Amino acid sequence: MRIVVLAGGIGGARFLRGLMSAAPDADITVIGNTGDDIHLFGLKVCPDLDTVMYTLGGGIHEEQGWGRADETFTVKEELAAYGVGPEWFGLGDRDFATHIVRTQMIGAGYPLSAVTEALCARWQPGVRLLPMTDDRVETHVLIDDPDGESRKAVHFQEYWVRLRASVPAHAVVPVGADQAKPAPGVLEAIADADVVLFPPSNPVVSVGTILAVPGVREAIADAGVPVVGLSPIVGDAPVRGMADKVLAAVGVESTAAAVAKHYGSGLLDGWLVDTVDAGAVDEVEAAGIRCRAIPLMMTDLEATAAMAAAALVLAEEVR
Ligand code: GDP
Ligand code: FO1
Ligand code: CA
Repeated sequence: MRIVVLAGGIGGARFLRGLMSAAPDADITVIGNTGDDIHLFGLKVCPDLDTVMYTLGGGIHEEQGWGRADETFTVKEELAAYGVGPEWFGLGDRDFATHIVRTQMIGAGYPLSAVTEALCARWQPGVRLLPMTDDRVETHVLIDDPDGESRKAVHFQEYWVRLRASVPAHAVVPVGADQAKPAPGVLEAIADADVVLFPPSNPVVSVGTILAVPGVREAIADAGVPVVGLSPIVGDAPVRGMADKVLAAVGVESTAAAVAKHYGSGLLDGWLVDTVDAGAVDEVEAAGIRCRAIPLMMTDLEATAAMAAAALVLAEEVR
């Protein structure tokens, strides 16, 4: 079975572990969000691609969910001693090597998709990991300018990591997405898929950004295969992160039903909500999306594999 998964960082990566356990023989292509990418110290950092690669490759900092295990921060400290920041973004020494290799290869003319393949040759994630695009896309968030009446756009990482999403987001803009082309293999993987899954990833800044690349949404709709998602909202709140803040920016309530309706029945055939949100099933089904309530907390591999298995069962029900 060929499965395509549209993934952000932590939620996407942890779900993929469960999926690989539930469907060990499946051929899995991951289309990764690159809207979180940021250039720091002259280096290109791709947090969501790296989170997937390190998680599936066994190099992730398990508790944190991003960055490398056994990390040290000597380079960051030395840069700070020169007064070179930003100090608010924690790039570790081991992680730096990834960004150096990536930036060097891009400088030599390789597209991000080829660089990602080269990095994965080391990590062997067991899936085909494709960036959504080889073109530069950077998600920016519109916030109130603290110095006056006006508003200003900040990079998504500044909104999340520096400001901890503590101020309202008025708009979320995937800068460059409208001009971006899907990376080589993306549209082909979707067209050849037997099922498309949306893991419990951020519906705005992860899955939403991937869908904003022209051609991706259309390819999924045209593939004519089951599209099944899992809610990242449990009990009317994100399990972690700032999904509530960025959902508010696009006028969507932080409920499992509202997120399903935001994707819409034109895109989504099936939706899994947590058992605490079982009351949302009728509302989702009334919107033309088949819905089931099951435990959706990725507490361990067994629980996560059960979620992935349920998504595949729902896909067969709607096929
Ligand atoms: P990020 O790029 O690291 O923010 O990761 P993703 O975009 O892939 O996923 C973030 C989303 O995953 C957040 O909205 C969380 O609410 C959701 N999430 C994280 N852990 C869980 C979990 O155990 N269960 C569910 N249902 N959602 C989760
Ligand atoms: N998240 C943080 O909350 N603080 C950090 O200092 C931080 C550094 C960082 C470095 C490399 C990397 O790949 C990811 C990193 N993240 C950090 C996570 C990153 O901000 C993710 O994009 C967010 O968790 C949301 O997607
Ligand atoms: Ca992300």
